[in-house]
Amino acid sequence: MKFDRIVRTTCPYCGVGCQIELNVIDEKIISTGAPENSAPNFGRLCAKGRFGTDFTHHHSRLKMPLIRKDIDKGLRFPVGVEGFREASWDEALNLAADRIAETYKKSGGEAFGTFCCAKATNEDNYLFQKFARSTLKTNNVDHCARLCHAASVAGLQKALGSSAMSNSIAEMKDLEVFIVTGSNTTETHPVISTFMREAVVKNGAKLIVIDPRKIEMTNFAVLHLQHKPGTDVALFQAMANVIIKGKLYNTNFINSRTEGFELYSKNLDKFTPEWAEIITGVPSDDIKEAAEIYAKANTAAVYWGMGISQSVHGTDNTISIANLALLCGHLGRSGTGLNPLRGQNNVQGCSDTGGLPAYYSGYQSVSDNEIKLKFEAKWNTHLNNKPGLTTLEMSDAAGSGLITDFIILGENPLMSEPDLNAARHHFSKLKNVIMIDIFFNESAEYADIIFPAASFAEKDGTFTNSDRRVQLIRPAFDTPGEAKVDWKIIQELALKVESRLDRKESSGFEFSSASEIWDEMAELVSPFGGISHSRLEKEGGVHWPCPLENHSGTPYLFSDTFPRGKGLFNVLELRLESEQPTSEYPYILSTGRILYHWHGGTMTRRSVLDKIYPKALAEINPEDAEKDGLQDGQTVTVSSLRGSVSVELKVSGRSPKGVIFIPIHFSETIVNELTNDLRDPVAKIPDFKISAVKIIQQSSSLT
Ligand SMILES: Nc1nc2c(c(=O)[nH]1)N[C@H]1C(S)=C(S)[C@@H](COP(=O)(O)OP(=O)(O)OC[C@H]3O[C@@H](n4cnc5c(=O)[nH]c(N)nc54)[C@H](O)[C@@H]3O)O[C@H]1N2
Ligand SMILES: Nc1nc2c(c(=O)[nH]1)N[C@H]1C(S)=C(S)[C@@H](COP(=O)(O)OP(=O)(O)OC[C@H]3O[C@@H](n4cnc5c(=O)[nH]c(N)nc54)[C@H](O)[C@@H]3O)O[C@H]1N2
Ligand code: SF4
Ligand SMILES: [Mo]
Repeated sequence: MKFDRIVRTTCPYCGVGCQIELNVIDEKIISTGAPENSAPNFGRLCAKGRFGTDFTHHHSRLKMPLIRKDIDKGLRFPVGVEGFREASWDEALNLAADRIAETYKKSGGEAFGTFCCAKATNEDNYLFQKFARSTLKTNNVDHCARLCHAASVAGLQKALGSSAMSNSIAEMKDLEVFIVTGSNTTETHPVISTFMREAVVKNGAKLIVIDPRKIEMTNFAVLHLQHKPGTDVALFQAMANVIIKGKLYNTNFINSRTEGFELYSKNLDKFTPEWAEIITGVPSDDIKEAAEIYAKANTAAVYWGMGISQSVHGTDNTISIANLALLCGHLGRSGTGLNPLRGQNNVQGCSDTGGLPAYYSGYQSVSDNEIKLKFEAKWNTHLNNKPGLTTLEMSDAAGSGLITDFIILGENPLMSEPDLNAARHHFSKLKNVIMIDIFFNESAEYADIIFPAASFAEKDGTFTNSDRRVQLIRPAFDTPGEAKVDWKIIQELALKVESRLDRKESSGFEFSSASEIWDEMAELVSPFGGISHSRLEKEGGVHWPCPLENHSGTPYLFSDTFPRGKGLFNVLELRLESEQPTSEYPYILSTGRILYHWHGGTMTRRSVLDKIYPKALAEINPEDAEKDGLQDGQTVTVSSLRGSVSVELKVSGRSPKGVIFIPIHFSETIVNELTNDLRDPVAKIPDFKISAVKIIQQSSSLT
């Protein structure tokens, strides 16, 4: 077929960061391909990259700014898109700027809560956090990473002083031994899963899967440790116990590169595999075998996802894995490492660029005076050194009236936060809600002003994938209607707010391209210093840290040292603090993903993918179905202490006994009506994988 254009860019869905070619006819993507010779995917794409980019020309794309019709009544309840009227850019921007300036003058910067966007570019996010910090003087900046790898970040920071994935995707096909835990890799990082499977099938690599569900990766595993949800610390500590008792640890590595071993190893005595069997349900012999396979390998890597992070024990879970890697010296070499698989296409970049409450771009602390001075000099303004609130803390502060204004760049908190009835109540108290998105999503129901943004296929800039590879995106066609590129919307809003606040200093928002924005950031963040758009254009992606133009980038970290110096062993105790099933709510609800859909479905449910998988299916174990008289295909009500949803059952051996798994993607079955808001004390991440629920037969399905 002859295309009008073939545009090489980066997939907008997951953190693998596949290089993709958009085949364009009549200003629409009609198919996609993938270049054979480019990392990270070398010609491979999953269903979303192949078939899921058609959302870009869906008729419901936002094309004009929208203003809530009853904006002056001061009421906030959900209204559909009919509750809004189209407005010119001038009117909408002026109104938004008036309202923001009014709040600032009355209540100061702390009255704002701002959300960055892990789907938008590094340049969009850099400018957005600059707007929050420099114009609004608040560090209340966060994004969906808080609901995602926050606990991996907290745990790895404690152990190593760095939180990014340590090793590269390119190493995966040559793995020797690897553990996949709390990651349903075939559905959530599909192209990575093909490299992992290749390692097993072609090289005889040994895979150990540690997951309560019998996910597809178990078909390739030598061992599947099917533990009870929420018992990871017991399991990993018991593996460490086996390694210490059998003297299978790496003495050289421990002596030269770590600290805290004595205390840590003493505390492990009680964590025997026999004890762990009682807590986790995993046979002690399997725990021993897993420990031996991992410890005896020359190189071994661990990959993990939300099963580890989204937990009240998420930070401890991560630390228990980091302890194992330090014990065996499986760090700092190819084929080893501690690898949290990052979720969104640019969640790595959204954190790197400063979409976090305690850090400027490049993880530079907002409370460090020298760093503050550096940013003040570059941005020509005064900054606030008080770390801001996290996503869920901003929601709490909205509920209590401390925050009155939310400014949301491409997120959908009213699908993605836990206990949505509480979250909606918090939203309803806000004075101003301003959003920038490509679609009218569930959160938009509560907005006052919505700005229409360009999608990934209509702009340039960069995304940073899961292995820290910065890659270009390129425009394939114009934005629909009057939609604009995110950074231009932020720029125009910032300039208008600054002028209303009579800022004398130069505003620092005078950019004429995404590449100029990158350059400003690279001046402030030394690990980005050697990366520029023109270099990426010539070379393809570059892994940061890359401090100089002649530096080739860093595929794997920690070859000589850790950012905190020595790797730290941390003593852990077992906490079991999740919501426990009761006689009234006897099932554990586990929530997560399926291959064909993305989060709240804003994009994939507007794609041909929705025809393949049109509704939520809740997996339950055949024995549970039999016990409770439930059938495959039956529609049931699932209720927790917080809410109820209706869902069709799929009886499947994938779910362990006592667990019901419901995907997060469907607005007809909003699973976060059910989830609870218990949070990890350090990372503040919610316990998305464990809520107590009951399954109720609907009367119509009994007749
Ligand atoms: N198709 C698709 N792909 C995606 C996304 C999407 O929405 N759709 N989202 C992206 C994003 S942002 C992210 S963060 C990633 C997430 O990627 P994953 O982390 O792979 O996604 P989840 O479906 O949340 O699966 C987590 C796994 O944890 C297991 N689990 C549940 N409880 C526990 C436990 O207590 N311990 C352990 N060890 N495991 C447990 C589940 O059985 C499941 O296999 O996916 C990314 N990729
Ligand atoms: N129960 C439960 N809840 C969960 C999870 C779970 O496992 N279980 N997982 C959590 C995790 S890991 C994550 S990451 C969060 C995800 O939570 P969110 O980030 O809130 O979810 P998305 O649906 O990805 O929202 C992205 C929004 O960005 C918009 N968008 C896309 N491209 C662009 C663009 O270029 N510019 C702009 N401005 N907007 C754009 C989309 O239309 C959409 O509205 O959900 C969390 N919630
Ligand atoms: S694996 Fe991820 S980046 Fe690659 S095509 Fe699929 S969704 Fe896109
Ligand atoms: Mo995520």
